[in-house]
Amino acid sequence: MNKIEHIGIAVADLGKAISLYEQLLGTNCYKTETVASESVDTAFFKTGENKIELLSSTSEDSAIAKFIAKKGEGIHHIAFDVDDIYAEMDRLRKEGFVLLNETPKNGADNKLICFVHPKNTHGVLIELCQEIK
Ligand code: CMX
Repeated sequence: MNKIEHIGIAVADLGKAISLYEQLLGTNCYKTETVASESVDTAFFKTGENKIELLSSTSEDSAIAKFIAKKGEGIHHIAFDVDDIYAEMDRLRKEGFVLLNETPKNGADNKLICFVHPKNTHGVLIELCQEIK
């Protein structure tokens, strides 16, 4: 894995959270995107080399809605940039990690993504992401 690509934060109200993070970071949100397959609306910020993704739910049974209902708003996942997501998924499978999808799926911000179950990673949901070139 190369570097942390972004940190995902689950929020209840995306509009309010965008305003607050714009004030906090002193920079504007550079992109908003709906990912229908994940039932989320997302908003991205850059701070230097780092990225923050705010996520709000578009349906009551989405991963983000369940997360907020159970744990409240807060850090939802840490995403790592990888060069070859297929190779990295194979490597993690062989290491015994439980992947939450069999094959990479399309995520926000032009990425192929795959999640690793938080039960295997000390309670942290990990995302692999590879830029679609
Ligand atoms: N971080 C840490 N723990 C989490 C978690 C998260 N983000 N989401 C759920 N959990 C915990 C639950 O609290 C639960 O813990 P306990 O067993 O101690 O109660 C455990 O994981 C299993 O939860 P579950 O109720 O069995 O399963 P869920 O239906 O809540 O699903 C998960 C959990 C991670 C499998 C599911 O959220 C998933 O598949 N996530 C991947 C997809 C995703 O998160 N999409 C949204 C983001 C999309 C994007 O970034 O674009």
